[in-house]
Amino acid sequence: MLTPQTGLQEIINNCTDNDLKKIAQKVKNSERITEAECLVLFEKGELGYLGSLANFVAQKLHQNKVYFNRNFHIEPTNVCVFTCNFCSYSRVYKHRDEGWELSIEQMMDMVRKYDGIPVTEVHIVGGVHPKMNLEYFCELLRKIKAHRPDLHIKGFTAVELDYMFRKAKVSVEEGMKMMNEAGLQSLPGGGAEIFAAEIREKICADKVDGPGWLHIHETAHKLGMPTNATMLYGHHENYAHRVDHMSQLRNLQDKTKGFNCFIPLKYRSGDNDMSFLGEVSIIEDMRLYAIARIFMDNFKNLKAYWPMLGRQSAQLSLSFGVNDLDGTIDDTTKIYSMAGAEEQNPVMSTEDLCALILNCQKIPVERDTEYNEIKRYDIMDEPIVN
Ligand code: V47
Ligand code: SF4
Repeated sequence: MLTPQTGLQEIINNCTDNDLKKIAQKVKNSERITEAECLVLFEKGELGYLGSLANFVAQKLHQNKVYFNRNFHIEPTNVCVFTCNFCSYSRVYKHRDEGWELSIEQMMDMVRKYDGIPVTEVHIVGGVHPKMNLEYFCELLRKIKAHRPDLHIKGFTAVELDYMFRKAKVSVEEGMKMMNEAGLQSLPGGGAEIFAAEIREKICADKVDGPGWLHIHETAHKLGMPTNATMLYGHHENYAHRVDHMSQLRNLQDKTKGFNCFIPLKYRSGDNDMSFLGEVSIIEDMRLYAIARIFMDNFKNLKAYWPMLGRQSAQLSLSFGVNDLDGTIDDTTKIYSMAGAEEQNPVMSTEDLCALILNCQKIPVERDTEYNEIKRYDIMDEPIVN
């Protein structure tokens, strides 16, 4: 069998394009590639070439392991003060009767539904409701922690936090400390979209800007809270915008080492104000995953979010640098099903997720939020408790 090492040497030997040959050599030597080289990969890298390089990197970091966690989602509301043009999920305040607004008790009922079930994380993300404020969410966090202290709470995008903190007239640092003391342990990666101002202007003009998003994540890192990072791709942005976005994340990671993972999010075109753009092809998806794996050398984990991407593309991504498939999500997330993702009802049991990974000749490993390994599922020799 061709190992990733010999496969890469073959590519170096046979590559007729000098730029691509030089990049492959750098990857083999574990040297960082530059922004200009990353752009070359977007412009000239063919799928097989990119897959070989990305596989080499992923194998070195994780061998054949693919991580997942057992989590569930709470989406407190889809009422939102912002008007991102790609969003199929939100409702403006005056049409809030078409959406949902969960009370603290309703959210606690969702938490209690998992009593006795070995989930390790709750993921809380929603719209930005003008009446759900810092105090409201601190109370929710305290109640969750009082009920289930061992459940890791990952919640609130920088967009939600920015609004909450400004409304409460506290600094990012003060607000983050309050949330942390109430029980918030890490942040999801949403709201990053594309940092470049000219693209944000077209897709999400009214919410926190790129520097604001990065500042919130840097503050969380300084307080010892890890975070995730996302990039929404496949709309108005060009390759240079993607490189710039990933480069800004890579720079912050050099500084803080606080990011757990990078999650490219494919723009889904169902039922929103940018539907006319359509969607990029699966080839572009796989090329992007591979390039992210090659360029983001200080991000240990690259996640494909299967409810958004669909199960088959998520499986394919495991051969293009991805080493994490997020979680055994319950049917509580609507962000993607409302945007036309294949997964109308994104539920996958641990057994399903392991089978999906094993079918790709990879090893399923359950992890916690911070990527500590909980259990390997090499061979499905015992029934899995969900
Ligand atoms: O910021 C919204 C994206 C994000 C669409 O950290 C869309 O583990 C594609 O934060 N097409 C929120 N994407 C989701 C989020 C998240 C998701 C999964 C894992 C993690 C994590 C975080 O959803 C938004 C936006 O980029 N989004 N609408 C759409 N039509
Ligand atoms: Fe609101 Fe988030 Fe939708 Fe933007 S993406 S409109 S911030 S719910």
